[in-house]
Amino acid sequence: MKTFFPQIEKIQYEGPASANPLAFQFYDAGAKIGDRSMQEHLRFSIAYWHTFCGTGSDPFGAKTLDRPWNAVAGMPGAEAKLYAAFEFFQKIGVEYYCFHDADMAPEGDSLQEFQLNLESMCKLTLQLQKDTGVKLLWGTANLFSHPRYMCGAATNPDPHVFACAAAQVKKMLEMTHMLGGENYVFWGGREGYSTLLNTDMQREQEHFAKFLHMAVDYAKEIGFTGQFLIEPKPKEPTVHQYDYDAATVISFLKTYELQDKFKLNIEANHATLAGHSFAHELAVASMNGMLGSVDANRGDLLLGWDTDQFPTNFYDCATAMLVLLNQDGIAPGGLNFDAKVRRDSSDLEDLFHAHIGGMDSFALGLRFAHLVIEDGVLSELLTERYARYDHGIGKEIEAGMTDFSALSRFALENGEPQQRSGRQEKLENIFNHYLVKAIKES
Ligand code: XLS
Ligand code: NI
Ligand code: NI
Repeated sequence: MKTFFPQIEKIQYEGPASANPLAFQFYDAGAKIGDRSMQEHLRFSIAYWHTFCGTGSDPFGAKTLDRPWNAVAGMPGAEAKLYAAFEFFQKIGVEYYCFHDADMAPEGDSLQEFQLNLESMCKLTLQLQKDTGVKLLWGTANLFSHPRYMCGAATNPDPHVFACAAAQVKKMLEMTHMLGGENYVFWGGREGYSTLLNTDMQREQEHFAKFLHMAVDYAKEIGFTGQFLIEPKPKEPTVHQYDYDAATVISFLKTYELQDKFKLNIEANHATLAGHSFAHELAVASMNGMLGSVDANRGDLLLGWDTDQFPTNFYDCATAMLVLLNQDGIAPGGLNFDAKVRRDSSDLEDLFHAHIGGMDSFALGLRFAHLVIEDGVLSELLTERYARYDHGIGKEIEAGMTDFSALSRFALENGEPQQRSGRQEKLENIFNHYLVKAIKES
């Protein structure tokens, strides 16, 4: 069989002392961190769309990423791309990947043709999964690229478009099920609006909820038991995306009685677009018992749009891994690199450097979070900070055993509360201490 990356061997762990740029410094798949291997903790996944479909084109310029598997059009091209993908998965050493229907199969001239293409591509994919052991983390339908979706899919004012979206999700649920996908993702795409002058927001959101209920019903009908996920994003492509951030999505799910059926797929760059940190969004989802999976990338704070860059920031990965470990992991979700190389990173080798950097950054974050949790430093300080809620008036507040009159009496009788430092700088220094410790132990 033709190989697409003949000059690259399987990437190995060599440790931080190695100067080999095509080796891992921190990601040692089999290394035990607590009771799981790094691979079991991190559940890395590759985004088919960016890594194999990305062309480098942007609003100002043409394609720059000339991929050998894109040399032929139609189904032969789709097959070449699939073989390239599975070769890449094995050489970089990830267990999972994710894709949209339209990433894998040519859309052809009609929905019928698209579905036939998709079915035949997924049959081949199933074979490659069996041959290699690589698995599907999640499937999703692209409900935003085709011109019919210019005013949204499930929130489109035209029910005919709503039906097309339903047809696509129905087929993609079947395919995800056939491929043993562990999750199914809805990212809002064009579900949102740009002006209230032409939008009935309430009706659109109700339609969206109906759509999600139908997806849940259909999954049940075909026996798909994977986790449903919604991926929040505040803007792009519409001005007001309905799935703005974690808190907005959770409230939407609760309003429409979907909260038991869905969890969240949190993307780092979408968090920063919403004016939050990555860790904040993870923590909001997690404290609601709804953190299901992660799109691991980063933005560029100087640009302020969804640049989907590979994660390289140790600090951010460390704070993220603290949230994940504190909720006992991310399975059946994973860390999906929804990230693309820059348009001037035009060599095939750059795809490897990008993923190596992302995997290393999260591996170090994992080691860090494990050390911090094991040593209990942060949790001790946290326990102490809230300790006054464990007895006396604090305990009564938490138990709902007091009221404004009793509290007012307490306040008037007890004078001013004692000032207590939040110790932010000390904590930041402890954080850095553990980051260095994690590097040393790698
Ligand atoms: C776009 C989203 C998209 C989803 C999958 O901004 O991140 O890539 O992850 O549709
Ligand atoms: Ni994403
Ligand atoms: Ni993004």
